Amino acid sequence: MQIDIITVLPELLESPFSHSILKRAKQRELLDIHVYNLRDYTPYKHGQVDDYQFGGGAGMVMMPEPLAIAIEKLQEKIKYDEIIFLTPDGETFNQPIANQLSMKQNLLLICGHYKGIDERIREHFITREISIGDYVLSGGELAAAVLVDAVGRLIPGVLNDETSALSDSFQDNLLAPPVYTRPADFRGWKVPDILLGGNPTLIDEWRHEQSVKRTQERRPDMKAE
Ligand code: 6GU
Repeated sequence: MQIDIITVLPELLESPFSHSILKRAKQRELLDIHVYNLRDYTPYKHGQVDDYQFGGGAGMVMMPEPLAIAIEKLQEKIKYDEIIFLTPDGETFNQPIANQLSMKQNLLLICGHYKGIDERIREHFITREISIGDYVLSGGELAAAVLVDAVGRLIPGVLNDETSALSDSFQDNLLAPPVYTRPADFRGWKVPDILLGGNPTLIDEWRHEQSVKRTQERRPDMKAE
């Protein structure tokens, strides 16, 4: 999968994809991420990419030309399956959306700043608008990093048995069960006997029960069966 990102703050996106699972995905050539600086595409002086909003009001708006030029330049090389604008008024990101996006070949992510981007870009270029939750970030970069992490780890071949996504919270509409490692007795706090008993059927049953209990307690909105 190729993920291209257009941003005014490329520095913010240097580190998040260089560690752990996403680093491995890149090394295995399952994921290729390119970050583009919007200022490199502006026709205006001094790298200007934003301006006052028509009609007045506080806050700058990202101008249409730099974005259109950048998007069209990238489209000369690649046909994108989705051009995604990260914005607090988008649909709320969740595991089903991550699963969907992990099956695409090429994604283009647009990070917004200031009061947002000119509406005409949203109308004519953007195919999907995504928010990562009901709170406001200073820009779309951290949201893009969240999306790339959640999607990248689901690309077939990125995770192995040990890091499998199948047992993740949300993957089956349930939260994950509690987990334990050595020592079996830590300060007198014991690991549940069933996990030490070696009966896979009983262990699976116990984990499922715990998942259902945890989901009902913490996330009644998820309606665990
Ligand atoms: Cl995608 N962008 C910004 N600026 N704030 C957010 C967000 C995105 N998602 C939640 N809050």
